[in-house]
Amino acid sequence: MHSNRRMPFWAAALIGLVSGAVAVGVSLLAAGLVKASAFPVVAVGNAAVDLTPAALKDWAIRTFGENDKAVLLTGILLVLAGAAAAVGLLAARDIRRGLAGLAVFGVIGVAAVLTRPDAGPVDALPTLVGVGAAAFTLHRLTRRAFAPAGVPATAEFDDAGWHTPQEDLPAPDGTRATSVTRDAHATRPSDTVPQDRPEPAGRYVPSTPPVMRAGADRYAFDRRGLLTGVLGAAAVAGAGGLAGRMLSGRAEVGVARAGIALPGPAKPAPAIPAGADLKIKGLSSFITPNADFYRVDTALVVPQVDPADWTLTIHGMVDRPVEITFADLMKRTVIEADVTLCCVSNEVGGPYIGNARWLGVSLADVLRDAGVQKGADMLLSTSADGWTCGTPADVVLDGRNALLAFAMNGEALPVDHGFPVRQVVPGLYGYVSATKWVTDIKVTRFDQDEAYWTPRGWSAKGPVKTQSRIDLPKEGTTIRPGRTVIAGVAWAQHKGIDAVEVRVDRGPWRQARLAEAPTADTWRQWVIDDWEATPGTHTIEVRATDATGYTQVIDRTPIDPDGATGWHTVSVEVA
Ligand SMILES: Nc1nc2c(c(=O)[nH]1)N[C@H]1C(S)=C(S)[C@@H](COP(=O)(O)O)O[C@H]1N2
Ligand SMILES: [Mo]
Repeated sequence: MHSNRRMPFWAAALIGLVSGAVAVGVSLLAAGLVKASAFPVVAVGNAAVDLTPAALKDWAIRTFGENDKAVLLTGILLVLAGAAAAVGLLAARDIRRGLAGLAVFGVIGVAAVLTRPDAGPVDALPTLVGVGAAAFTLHRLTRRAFAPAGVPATAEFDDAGWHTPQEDLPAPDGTRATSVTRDAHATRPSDTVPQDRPEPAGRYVPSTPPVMRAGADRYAFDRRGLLTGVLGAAAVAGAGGLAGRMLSGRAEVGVARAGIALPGPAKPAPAIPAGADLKIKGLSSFITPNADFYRVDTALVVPQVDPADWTLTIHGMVDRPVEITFADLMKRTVIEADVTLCCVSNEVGGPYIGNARWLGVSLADVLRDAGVQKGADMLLSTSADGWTCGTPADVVLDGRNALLAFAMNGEALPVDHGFPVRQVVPGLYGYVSATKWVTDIKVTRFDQDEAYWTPRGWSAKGPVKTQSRIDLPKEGTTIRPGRTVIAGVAWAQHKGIDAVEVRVDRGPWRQARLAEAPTADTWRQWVIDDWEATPGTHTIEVRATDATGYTQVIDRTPIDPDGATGWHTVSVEVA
């Protein structure tokens, strides 16, 4: 008899993998029904993001840019796949060990979902259901992978090279399997069959996995049985996952977003001067289209917030705590403003900056309705997914266009950019001002509260540093000799840019021509269009001066703790 007590490596790993897939699919479905944020894979990812040392996170943002989340999710899924395969291998040796391995996953998943902001006990459900389904799958498939050696209906033996030479091992009833020929599996050797066992009709599934038994050599690895089982489980995992995604609110929020009728602004933005956009190919356009707008946040999966359910609570050091709905917000005086948003993590010359036309209401007015008390100096805002942001209250209240924004470039906020409502404050880096999916503002003090990035090594306050960037020519490119356009953008939000200077090969500084800007809250394009490029390698440097008279310094400081400094420098080959 040619059977095996051991399952082939690939089969055990496959069983583990498909059981893991069932866990993911079923928990996604359960999360879709219960609460989208209770999907354990994402909760574990979010916990990992929060627990990652700041230095590693900064490195990830620098290295992977906006793909950092995709990289992390892929990493988590790979780790999960590896661990699931390991669970399969454990289960093949002893089902109890496999189940114990799954239980470890369950504990990690439950811990992750329950420690997420505003988690309730019900959040544990998707993990538990998913792990339960995985345990069932693991158990069934491990069993299914074996057929009794005498029932060859689906058993295959010789082509995989997995079987070991027959050993004479005692069967549970004390009999021994002895000297069976290679063909003998076609008929069950009666001396190895417990007499009380019923004759199976067709494929026979023993009640406990034969792998656990001393007499397991009476069972044969059943490849076809296993593979059909695996296909079934994979179908369950796929269907569960698909249904879960549909249920998790993506579709509903998309419909809600599409259905929003944007009010006209009571206070329109100043007209954008015709000369604000020099319309030079390769130069950042004055308004950044939503699709090209940079995205930075800690959300592994973007929060899906239905405006019908959205409320903003303002509390803390206020005379009258208030809670406003989306409808309340739309009834207020609507302000339109062009504001350039940028990230503290933007390296000199980096891409994490964009300029948009926002529609929203005055954050200062909403705060005044609540009555900000004396001594309060911080607005601690929280997003639907628990991220926090500390904004200096005096900046928001000083009359600038600090907004609770609900539209961006003529459409409702894209979900990635904070739908239904986010903060926008000209002059502050995003991490201290631009809370997306904002749901809560606590009026407090910097000496009493800390926002997300502060204990992670970033400055509690983050005014934007005056900066400039060369968009043309591009770093490292080879250009033709002759008249060449040098162009870029410069920004010092809420101060304004007064001058931009450019020098080539450390020569004299030359004044760039500045494009117009409607207000001091946006970036400004600049251009030098008469550089005569001569063959060789050339270095181009830029520096801006803002309306306070401050000129960018050459000293390069890193992005942390409060934003990079230094001149953007580009090297090009002229040939
Ligand atoms: N909820 C939430 N809001 C957030 C963040 C975040 O991680 N979560 N990141 C902030 C940072 S660091 C920046 S630079 C801006 C980026 O906004 P954008 O993605 O719309 O460009 O959002 C801010 N708002
Ligand atoms: Mo940022």
